[in-house]
Amino acid sequence: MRYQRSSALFKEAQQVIPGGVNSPVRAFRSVGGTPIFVEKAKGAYLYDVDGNTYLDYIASWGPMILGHAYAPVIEAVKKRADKGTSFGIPTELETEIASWALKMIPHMDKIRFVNSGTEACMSAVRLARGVTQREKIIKFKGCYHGHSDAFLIQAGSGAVTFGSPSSPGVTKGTAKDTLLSAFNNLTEVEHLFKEYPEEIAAIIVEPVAGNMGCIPPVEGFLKGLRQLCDQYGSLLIFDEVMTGFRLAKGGAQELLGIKADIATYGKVVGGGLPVGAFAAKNEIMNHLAPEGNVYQAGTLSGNPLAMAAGLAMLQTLDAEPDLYTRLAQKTERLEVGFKSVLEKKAIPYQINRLGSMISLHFTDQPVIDFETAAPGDNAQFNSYFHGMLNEGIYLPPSAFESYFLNDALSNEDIDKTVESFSSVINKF
Ligand code: KE4
Repeated sequence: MRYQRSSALFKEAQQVIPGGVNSPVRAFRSVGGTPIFVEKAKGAYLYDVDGNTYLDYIASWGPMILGHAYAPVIEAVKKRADKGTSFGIPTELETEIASWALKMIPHMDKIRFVNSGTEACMSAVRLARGVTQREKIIKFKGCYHGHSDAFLIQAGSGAVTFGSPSSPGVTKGTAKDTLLSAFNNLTEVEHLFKEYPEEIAAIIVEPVAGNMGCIPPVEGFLKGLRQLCDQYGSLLIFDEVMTGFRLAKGGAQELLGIKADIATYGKVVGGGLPVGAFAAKNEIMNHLAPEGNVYQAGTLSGNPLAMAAGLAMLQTLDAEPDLYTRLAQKTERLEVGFKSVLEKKAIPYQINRLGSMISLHFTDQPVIDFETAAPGDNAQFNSYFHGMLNEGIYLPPSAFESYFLNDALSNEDIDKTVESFSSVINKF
């Protein structure tokens, strides 16, 4: 692999953009080395500016579930662009995608579109606080809900990757209202409710954690959160920015059979354009301005190009019932292949998988929360990452991320990935 042009572009970018990137995890800081710069992508493949080709396992951190430059999405955006790119005035298209999304999401009555997953989660928490008239929230160590102040307390993803799970700039006043529990630990959550029985507006949780690597909920965890919220009059917010429309049409709520009071979305719902959303029943959503007095707004919310891309994406996902089975089968094929290689080497590892979310931790203990994810051998992860990159396999550049498979990956692509994995691991 040659990286000359990427290196040159990265140097230029660092002169005008902090760290040379518009989102920290892209900078390869934790894995070391220089990030590649992408020229274009199609299907399961990325093409960098040095002419290298990669099989893509991040799918733009989730959105490209159908593969890159998926024709119906591209066509929808091209067609819509000729009508104008933004109006700040309602369009029928917004009603169309809202209705389509609500058809796919179980038991929600209304949805509001915003411009990112962060905005969706931030708005969902404000809504929960407005509805319950309470101030505190519970989040889980290592879970990531975007970069809003209330969430940057022991957050996952890029925050923990760069060793600042609790970011400077978040005030003590904000932090006091964010209570923390270990993921998959109902006892800790119960203690928080006993300590603040009438002060907790909501629990916000990734129903399948994807920002510590992939960590599925243990049996009874989500059901227990549901029961505690019902018992103490708090709202349960499922952050489905990663899992929504990825684990099933109805996301984790459908796959795991637990009802959230508010669900947030991002990534897939925008078809690769900047879209977030949050949904709930009428009795909650009608508190939102202009219907109610919980304020939330956005110049580009419901942007027609983004709505056109998202609608084309949702219509495809809704029409392809076996897509989710296919994706899960491909991900299982990858898991089985990786395990067949690792079993032959005395390397401690854990592979966590649910549906098309999967991750590999170099550790000998089961990874069920941040405390068990953190001690993973990151030096080993970094050589694994670069070994795979040199083999033309693009993985998340951090041990604290999930892989995201896309439907354009063929079984041959998966088998090639396993072969590359074998040659990398056998060099350890
Ligand atoms: P955005 O604001 O980045 O669209 O969404 C924030 C967010 C909220 N909730 C969950 C569960 C998320 O995973 C995310 C964002 N995911 C990261 C990847 N772990 C985005 C990648 C990045 O930060 O560049």
